[in-house]
Amino acid sequence: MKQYPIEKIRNVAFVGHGGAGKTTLAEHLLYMAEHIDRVGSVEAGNTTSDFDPDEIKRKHSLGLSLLPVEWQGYKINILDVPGYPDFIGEMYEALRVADMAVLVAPAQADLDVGFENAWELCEQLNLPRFIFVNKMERDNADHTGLMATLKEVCGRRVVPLHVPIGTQTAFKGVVDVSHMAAYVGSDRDTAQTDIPAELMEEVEADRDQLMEVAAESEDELAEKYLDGQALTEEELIHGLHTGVDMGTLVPVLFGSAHTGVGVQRLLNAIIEMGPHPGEMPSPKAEEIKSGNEVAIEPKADGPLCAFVFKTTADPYVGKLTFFRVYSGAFKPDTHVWNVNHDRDERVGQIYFMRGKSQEPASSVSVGDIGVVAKLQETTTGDTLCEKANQFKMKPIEFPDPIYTIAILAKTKADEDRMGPALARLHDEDPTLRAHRDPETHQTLLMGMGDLHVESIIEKLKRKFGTEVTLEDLRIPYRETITKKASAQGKFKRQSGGRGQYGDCWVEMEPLPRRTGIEFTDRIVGGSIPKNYLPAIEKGLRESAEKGIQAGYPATDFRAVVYDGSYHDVDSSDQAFRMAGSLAFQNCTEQANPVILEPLLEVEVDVPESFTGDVMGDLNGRRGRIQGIEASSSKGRQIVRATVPMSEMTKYALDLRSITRGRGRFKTQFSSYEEVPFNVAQQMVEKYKKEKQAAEH
Ligand SMILES: Nc1nc2c(ncn2[C@@H]2O[C@H](COP(=O)(O)OP(=O)(O)OP(=O)(O)O)[C@@H](O)[C@H]2O)c(=O)[nH]1
Ligand SMILES: [Mg+2]
Repeated sequence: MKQYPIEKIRNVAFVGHGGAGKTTLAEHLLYMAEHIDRVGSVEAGNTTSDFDPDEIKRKHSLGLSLLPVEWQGYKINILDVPGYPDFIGEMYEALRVADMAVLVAPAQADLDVGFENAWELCEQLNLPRFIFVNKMERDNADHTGLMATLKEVCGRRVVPLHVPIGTQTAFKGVVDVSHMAAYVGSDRDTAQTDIPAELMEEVEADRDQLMEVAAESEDELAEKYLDGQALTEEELIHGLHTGVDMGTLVPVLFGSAHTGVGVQRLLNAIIEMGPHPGEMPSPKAEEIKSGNEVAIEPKADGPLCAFVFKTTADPYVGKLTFFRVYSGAFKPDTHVWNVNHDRDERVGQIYFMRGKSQEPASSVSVGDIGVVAKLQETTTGDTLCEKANQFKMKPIEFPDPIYTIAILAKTKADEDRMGPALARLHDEDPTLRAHRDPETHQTLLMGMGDLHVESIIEKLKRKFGTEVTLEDLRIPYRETITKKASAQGKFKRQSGGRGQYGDCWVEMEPLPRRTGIEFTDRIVGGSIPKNYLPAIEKGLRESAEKGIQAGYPATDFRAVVYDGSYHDVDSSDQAFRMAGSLAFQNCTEQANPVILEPLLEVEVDVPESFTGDVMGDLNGRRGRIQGIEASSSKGRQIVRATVPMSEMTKYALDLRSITRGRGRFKTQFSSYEEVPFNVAQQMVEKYKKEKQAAEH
């Protein structure tokens, strides 16, 4: 692959709802540019982008793919992003280094949530964008319905750049209004022709809109336009380009990634109206030497500054690090400095990647995207530069995981492999978290949804030969007492020879939540020698750890040893430890023990139309609604509630179905509260049964 000057590069993320046709569309563009001989399909599992065995099996993208298309002297780095919400992390990575996005939406009146999420993220990043209306050839295609919805949801800046020629099964081409030319046929066979007369009225109307938007983007053009002069084609394209850059214009294009109609015009529009990497505001970075925030100017001869936006950790291919160069050039066989890890990294071969194929590169120049293999510590979000000229760019802020499962290694060997394998998988997927819960002793896998964690379990097996099974998520319940009580714990084994004797009286009383266990003594007159008190405490705490009536750690009480007796020969730490444990059991029986459950503070952000359903559902989970307020996003509300953790384990999936994927939520630990009596009874019964089963 040859080197391209920054003006000839376009970094374009393909985003949108799952199944919209992004991968298939990219396949046609690769075919257009003759990088592939025939168009693969998701059904056949032979697209350039979906090369991962899991993607082929599931027939949709799981990971972001890099697909450079070299077209008419330009290099368009397509970043094909998975549309499934579970893989939203990949969208964050792509949109961080893209200079523009193409939002792909099927020609139907309703907008899918994947489109809305992508649009919202583009808005937050102020990213220039196009909308490509796909699947125009379907017999129920409704592009006018979609245009009306787009105007409503995205506003007046959404303007058609094309007028479709023919609709549904008769869809055969588009009129490019900016060039006042019609293009019919598909892919490489796209031919220019006259504009059908019956479309002229619509074409003229759209042209007026485009003229207006183009004029609004530049003072000079505005003056000419307001003067009643027509803009030249060149001025129009220039004005539209500026409008796209400023985000005042979002051109809408039409096509079909099934027939290949309209796809060629997308390439042309990206070249003519899409920003090149040097056009957008220069990103900021911290200059390590001065500590100042500086702008990274896109200079080919500037100091190296490259940002790592993706990492893949394949045990066979080894680690691959994807980077975009913001200044200077990235060379092979050199050393670079990783600012985030403050260490040197030796660079061997560097590549241009297209899907899974790697092509050695002699240099990756400013604005371009490349890949380097086998770096040691570098991870996604790191900045690579020269040791003498260090800059740190802001890492990507990934969303927090929302769905947790517990996994168990199948064998000891799997157990040994699991930790390192999960660490590698986290390297390539920052939205994945895995840790061992200190309280429930389970290995927890946290991700963006059930599909996400499922695909991780598959990767564990396929890539790292590690098999795991799912376990029920254990809720970290606690137990405590609600009234003062005192009881004796006497452990006596005296049947000839050295016996065992430990005897203590313990008074227990409840303490406020989250106080833990307090242990003291009020021994007088040496009824128990002081040196046995730690043993009593140990026995008591061990018993507390095992729980009172349901096997959960008991806490939030004070235990006071106030009397007892000992035997000169038979008393020992062991005997008093047993006595402490017995005293705990006898005491708690009379202290009206209860089970405490963890409550979560829940914040659910939803479109207003779903507020009622969400509140009803939270009430159904023994939740207490704390309040409703307006969200920072228009037309959305925030519902606050406290809900038992046990009722929230599958909430990510339930909220998705209640709100058709439009709800977002976050939780944080709130407090421990008594479990309702009927729930506690069921838990105690269940525990008794499990205990009996274990004893037999
Ligand atoms: N009828 C029709 N089907 C299409 C078109 N484009 C894609 N498809 C089909 O839509 C399905 C999804 O296509 P993909 O290319 O995988 O869609 P995607 O947007 O990459 O989906 P994710 O990877 O899940 O985000 C496949 O069955 C395609 O064959 C089109 O223009 N018309
Ligand atoms: Mg895809």
